[in-house]
Amino acid sequence: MQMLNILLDGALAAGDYIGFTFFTGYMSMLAASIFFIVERGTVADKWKTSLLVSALITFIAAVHYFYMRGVWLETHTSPTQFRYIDWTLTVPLMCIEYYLILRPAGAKSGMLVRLLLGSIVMLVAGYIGEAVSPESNVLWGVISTLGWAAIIYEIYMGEASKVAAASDSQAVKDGYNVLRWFTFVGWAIYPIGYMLLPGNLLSGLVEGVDLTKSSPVDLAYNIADAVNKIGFGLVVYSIAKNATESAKVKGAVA
Ligand SMILES: *C/C=C(C)/C=C/C=C(C)/C=C/C1=C(C)CCCC1(C)C
Repeated sequence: MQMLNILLDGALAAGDYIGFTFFTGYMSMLAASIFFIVERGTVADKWKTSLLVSALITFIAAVHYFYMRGVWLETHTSPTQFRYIDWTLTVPLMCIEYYLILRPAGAKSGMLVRLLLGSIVMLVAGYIGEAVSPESNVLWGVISTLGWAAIIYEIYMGEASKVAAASDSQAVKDGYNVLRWFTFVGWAIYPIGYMLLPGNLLSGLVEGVDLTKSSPVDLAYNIADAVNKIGFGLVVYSIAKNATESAKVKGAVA
């Protein structure tokens, strides 16, 4: 009954800014999913799977945001379990997105496996640091960062970067550069948020914050998710659109 009341009335108090970001996160993820699904009809066949994956990423996030919003409103604690279930599904889908985009240029499945392994290390260690052994969250944060570093190595210096550079599609080359920028700069918001956890490196910055009412970590994660799921999907969309257009132009000339 309590849950039903919250679902129907939306017990969002004025001044609950973290709650606001859970709501806007939910709605914007849902809207983005509809956008990607509808726009899927406007790109060439070979790009349709990529747009579907973009839609799946934001849709999975929307469903989790729906639950996370409920946990936050009821308990004002971090919905860490839902958060990591969401990431465990959506981060591998982003790795698949890289693979789909680079496959026509010759990407091998080994590249996908390396990205997935980096993601697993990053997320498992992060979860342990937040939920299992919070007293050693610095150590687990370092281990998690090694997983992220492996991903960055692959897309900036590893095989993925070489395959992208050799692609004959300008749309893929340009888009790939923006995608990896998201994975490097956009994803950096997550470890910064994590470092605000009690006992971690940046916790001093949020010393005065009442953690029974607010959560700087969730604020960082919610902003990061909006940037990295919707923004990343929009870049995939623009690659698909540009590649579809240039194929049409070439077709008209030939
Ligand atoms: C859609 C969800 C995404 C793109 C989630 C990305 C999550 C990360 C890049 C998390 C990284 C972390 C570290 C690099 C160290 C500290 C622990 C984490 C898990 C917050």
